[in-house]
Amino acid sequence: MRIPFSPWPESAASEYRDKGYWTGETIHSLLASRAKTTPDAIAIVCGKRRINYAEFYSLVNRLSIAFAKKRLGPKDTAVIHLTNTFEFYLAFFALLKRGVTPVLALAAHRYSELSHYLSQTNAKLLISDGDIWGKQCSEMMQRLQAEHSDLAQIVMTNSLQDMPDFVTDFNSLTSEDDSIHGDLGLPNEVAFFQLSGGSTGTPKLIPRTHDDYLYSVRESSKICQLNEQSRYLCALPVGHNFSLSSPGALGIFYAGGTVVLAKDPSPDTCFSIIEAEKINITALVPPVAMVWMKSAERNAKSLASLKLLQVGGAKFSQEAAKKVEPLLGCKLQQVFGMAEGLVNYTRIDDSSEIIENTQGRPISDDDEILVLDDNDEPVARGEIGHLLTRGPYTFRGYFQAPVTNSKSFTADGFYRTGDIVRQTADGYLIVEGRHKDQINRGGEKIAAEEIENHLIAFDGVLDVALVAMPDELMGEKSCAFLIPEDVNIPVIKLRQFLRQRGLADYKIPDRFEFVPVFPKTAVGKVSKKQLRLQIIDILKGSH
Ligand code: J2J
Repeated sequence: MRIPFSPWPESAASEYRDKGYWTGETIHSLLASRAKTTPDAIAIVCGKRRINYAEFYSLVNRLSIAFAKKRLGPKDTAVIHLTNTFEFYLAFFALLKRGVTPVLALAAHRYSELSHYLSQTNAKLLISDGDIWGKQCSEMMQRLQAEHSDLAQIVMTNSLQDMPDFVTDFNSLTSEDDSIHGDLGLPNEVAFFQLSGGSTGTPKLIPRTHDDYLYSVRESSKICQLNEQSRYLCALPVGHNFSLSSPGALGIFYAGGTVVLAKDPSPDTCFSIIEAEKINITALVPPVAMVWMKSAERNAKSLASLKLLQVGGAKFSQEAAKKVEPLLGCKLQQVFGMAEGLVNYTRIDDSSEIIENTQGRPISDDDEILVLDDNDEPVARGEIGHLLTRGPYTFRGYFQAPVTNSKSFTADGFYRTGDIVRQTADGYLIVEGRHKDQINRGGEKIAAEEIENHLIAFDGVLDVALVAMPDELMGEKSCAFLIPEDVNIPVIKLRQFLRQRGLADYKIPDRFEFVPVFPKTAVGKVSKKQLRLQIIDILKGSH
């Protein structure tokens, strides 16, 4: 094993192979075959840049050779930290081809998150974007490099002047000769690390193999009926599991379509791209879908080409779901997925009843679904319970996290998703809530414990509990309840403190409440349920 991971038991693995789910191909092989079959078709549009499949593959090869020259290879890891630009896909495929395992950080991540990923994986390379860091760039790169002894190289897009000498400009790496085509990826090994939304103190990494991920990509591409005419707008973060694989950019590349990148998902940015590029499919999180519906009343014409809008990442209300077709003039597909594996889709030909009221059904006949009560006993069909799953593309363990793994899996390998669901008679899932200690801020996941650990380090904070509070647009926002030592602490100081610790912006609590004590459960734990009710009351009172 190049990168240690929890493999599927051999009986399951051979079944998945026998059934043709795991084909023994690598993720990057889909690009190699497209470069042969449709070399001239446009694969990526990024601003003014249009890259066809032949050029795409050639750039990937060049970059992979540049990585080889930097002495990167199997067993090595790298962190990709890029915005929605074509370089993300080049870096991703080139590392895979070289057998190097990337961690797909989000562009919103900062020092705190990157430090975790770098130290958890002993990464030798960081690929980042100078525009993310602005003036701080050089200082931040020096700091990250000084603190991580394995981090020998940093590659930058949009790099500014005066970078330290271990920083290389991305563009200089794609000018290699591409005549050598070494391929070091192995189908049954870890291809890359996806990020967990998490509920623990430190962000957890999800090892995904070529075999398992490629299966989910191929099937997703079929479920969404993608073909060479598919034109996908990637407006969510490029590395997120939804926009990468459900069916996302990889599904589009598999089908030979075109991925068009948007730098952000706002109607201002996206509507003109949809019109100019004749986009026919895109994916959004619920709050953005709501904003699009508001804007569409004035801009209906620019969306004429759009056929399918996928919405997922957080619960999309039934009322909002009903409005998609009338307001945006396209079909809705609900997607309920997770970076750990299991992805559910409503199918394109499903009745509007199913599309509006459910979050879809699993990709595979071999996705095993359990809905259990608090004692791990199955509930009756249609009743609410904890969702557990196991299957051909659901992982078997977080990277180097034995304690979390012992809690997150049953003895027979079912993953406890932390979601509360109901399953309909015909196998569709309806998300009813969440058991895990996480805030879902309009699709962006915040692990309560991670933020609590940061806040407890503030001088004068005795205890802290982070909970979700309802928000009309975002669905949920985060509220930090604090017990101060004596006097209330200025909120601006708390926010500043979290920023200084290098936390991604979306994780900074939207609201702070100071209380003398926390409500407790019968067993004496902090009752987050009571705190959630408390903040609902406060919000009602302030209206
Ligand atoms: C309610 N909750 C949802 C939905 C995800 C496709 C789509 C989304 C993700 C994703 C993904 C939800 N309704 N429609 O990886 O491939 C919540 C659940 C779930 C968690 C996973 C994909 N869709 N959720 O959102 O790893 O709580 O993946 O367990 O970021 O988001 O989050 P994440």
